[in-house]
Amino acid sequence: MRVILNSRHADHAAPGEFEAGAVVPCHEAPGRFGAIRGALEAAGGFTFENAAPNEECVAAVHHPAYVAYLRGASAEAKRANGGGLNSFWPTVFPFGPNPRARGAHALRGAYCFDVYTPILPGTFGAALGGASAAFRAAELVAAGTEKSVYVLSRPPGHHAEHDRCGGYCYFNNAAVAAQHLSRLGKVAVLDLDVHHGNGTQHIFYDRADVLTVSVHGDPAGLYPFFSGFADETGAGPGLGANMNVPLPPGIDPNGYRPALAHALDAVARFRPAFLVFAFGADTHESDPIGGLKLPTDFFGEMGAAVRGLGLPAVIVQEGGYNLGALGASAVALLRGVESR
Ligand code: SP5
Ligand code: ZN
Repeated sequence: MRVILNSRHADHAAPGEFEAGAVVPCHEAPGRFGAIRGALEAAGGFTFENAAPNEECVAAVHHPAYVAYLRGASAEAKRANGGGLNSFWPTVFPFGPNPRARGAHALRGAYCFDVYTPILPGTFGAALGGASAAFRAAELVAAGTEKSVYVLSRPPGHHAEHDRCGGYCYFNNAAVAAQHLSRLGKVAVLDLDVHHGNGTQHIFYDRADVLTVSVHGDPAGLYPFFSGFADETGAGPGLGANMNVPLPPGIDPNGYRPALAHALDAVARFRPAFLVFAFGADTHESDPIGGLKLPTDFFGEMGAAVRGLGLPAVIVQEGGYNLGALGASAVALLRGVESR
């Protein structure tokens, strides 16, 4: 299988994140990339290529002012080196009716919805590299050159909305791929990260030609908390083209299988021409933040089930934070996708 990767990913490395009232090392770290790449190389049968930066593909799904903000804030972080920390964090978020954003501090809150998504000197370039890799994969699948292409992307993307970063995500890589494929036919986005793909839902919420389906831990108890409930079904022309399948915490393959079957059935009934599969290995039993109980070999079953749709697919890496399980999970998944 062809793998498109982002050689600039390590330019983004958050110095930490908030957990239980303290600052701990950020789970979304550059080592994730090497863990996956190393496992794919050791497993064999994968070819790797980098993608050229492509700003147009980002502009197709994100607000131009947001893209300009991320570029400018990354450049400013490079200049400022504030107190040696060298990263910008939102401190205040918009409140009340008609919020006005004037100046750097307001913009940091206006273009971000949480405290997991700082801006560093290399953030813009790294995020652009990830989105460009997803676009390149979509080009290959759109051309029929490849049936399935895997995008080894970080930072991840599925939490990034039209004009806000959040959840370690800046540009929505899966949405970039889906937007390109939607020029040729209907697209289904299937998101199997343990967290709700709120950004992808947001970007396509009112569109009838892109179905978004997300299976994830119940947001009543898991990030992103404010979305991912079953009653979010789309709006306007997109009514009925969004589906959320929230799961109780701690479920194992026996609990996950029916939810996955339900999601796959919705994708099949939509009769898409293409699939974008946002894959998170943070459903693994050993993940430090996911809370589900899926063993490594279940990812092979998951991949084979997705392959059963028979759709040309772009597979985009989202979360997964146990470096000891991440590579084996990705290998099992992709072997499952390739099975017949
Ligand atoms: C792409 C992706 O998977 N983003 C996830 C963002 C989750 N951010 C919240 C992390 C909270 C970590 N604290 C959990 C403590 C459990 N011991
Ligand atoms: Zn996740």
